[in-house]
Amino acid sequence: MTDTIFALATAAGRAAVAVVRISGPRSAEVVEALAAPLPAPRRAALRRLRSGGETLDEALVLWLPGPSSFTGEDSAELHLHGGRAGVEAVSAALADIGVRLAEPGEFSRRAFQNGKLDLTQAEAISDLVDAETEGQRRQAMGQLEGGLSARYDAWRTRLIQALARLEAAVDFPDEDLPEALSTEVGARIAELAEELEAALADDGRGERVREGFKIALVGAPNAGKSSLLNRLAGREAAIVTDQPGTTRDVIEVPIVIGGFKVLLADTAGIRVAKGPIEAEGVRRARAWAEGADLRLWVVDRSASGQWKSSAGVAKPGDFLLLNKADMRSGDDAALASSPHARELEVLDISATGQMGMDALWSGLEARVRKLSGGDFPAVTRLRHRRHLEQAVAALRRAQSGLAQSPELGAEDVRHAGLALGRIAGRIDPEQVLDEVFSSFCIGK
Ligand SMILES: Nc1nc2c(ncn2[C@@H]2O[C@H](COP(=O)(O)OP(=O)(O)OP(=O)(O)O)[C@@H](O)[C@H]2O)c(=O)[nH]1
Ligand SMILES: [Mg+2]
Repeated sequence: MTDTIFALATAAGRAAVAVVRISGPRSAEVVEALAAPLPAPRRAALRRLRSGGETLDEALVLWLPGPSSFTGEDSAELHLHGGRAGVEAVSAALADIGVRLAEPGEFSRRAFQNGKLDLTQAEAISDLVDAETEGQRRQAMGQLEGGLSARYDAWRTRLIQALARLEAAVDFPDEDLPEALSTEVGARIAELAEELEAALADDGRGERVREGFKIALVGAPNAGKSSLLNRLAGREAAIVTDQPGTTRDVIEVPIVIGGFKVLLADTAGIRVAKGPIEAEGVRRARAWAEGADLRLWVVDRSASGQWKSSAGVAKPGDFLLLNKADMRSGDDAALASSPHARELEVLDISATGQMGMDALWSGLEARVRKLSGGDFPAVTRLRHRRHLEQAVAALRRAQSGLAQSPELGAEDVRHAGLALGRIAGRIDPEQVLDEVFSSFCIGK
């Protein structure tokens, strides 16, 4: 038997309205105790909330009987005035009646347990609550509407069909099923494994939309990396001086490009370091740049030989920014036509002036949009990735098992199906659910 829970669903602090949510079998009793009479289902009613002979607040009260509520249980909402004291007083009154403060994610967990949502949709709700950018919002909405579950379920259905063919072969060994059975099922399994592998080989784009794409500013000392960081971030996040070797630490600044979250990092100028502090700075610069989705190589076009710092580290598709376009050209300006630059996107800019900044912004927007892959749904979490990898491994084992006997093949196809089912939470044990829902906020 479940108990009745409550939580503040809106952000804590001063606000015009605060919503307290209640869910569980005693919901009607709770509303009657505080705000009798019980309003008509799903109709807002203005009520005085009373406890111990005192009026606590005047609130809009909603009575949301199950099963057509968010959690699937009897639920209610109290829309209070948003002051802290009012919320405190109502919470205390609810605790006196004997309802319990909800754990993080407990409302969503009940919705999941009552079949209102699958696990990927519950995760989508958590992502929607956390969404800061248009890209995050769109991805989470697609997932909430079942886009991701539909994709995983379609794979699972095909697995179950392959399994049925194999089980028929196991159950009726004498009936001489077509010779071609193992070839046919084998081909289906191979096709599925390839599709799952393709979904996994997407450079983690779904995770990156959620967590942010990483873009590194790299290049020789004094090239203007910190100036450009400040320019793109719209604030003085990093120290700029005319002394080479100013920046030592990696400075990460979250920004939004083309509706997507990006973590932009300024790094130490790459050169043969003078001393251990700078050496560590250069090491970190290289490591961050190596792991980034995109590198912006900043070169002082009035200098010479600076671009050498990018040789061997720049990857095809990186940006080569010839900075200080307002100054007289040195030999680095000739770089744009050199073989080294051929695979890079070359732009003339001035980090402290106007030149090239619009072109840089639109170049970055186009790139981030391309990295996002555009066509949602993607694999959005490490948890999904882990289960997909298990499914692929099981399918690959099934392929070789099938060569020996249908039983061996069937066993591994079954494992693959279980792994896929876990993504939508079809078969998960309690502790997995604990882990998933504990990252949610209270009141969700
Ligand atoms: N004229 C001109 N000066 C610039 C431009 N961009 C940067 N500078 C100047 O170049 C100098 C170095 O700029 P920073 O942004 O500190 O260079 P950095 O690449 O971060 O240098 P380190 O941190 O030492 O690696 C400063 O004096 C800037 O004002 C530009 O587009 N035009
Ligand atoms: Mg700097």
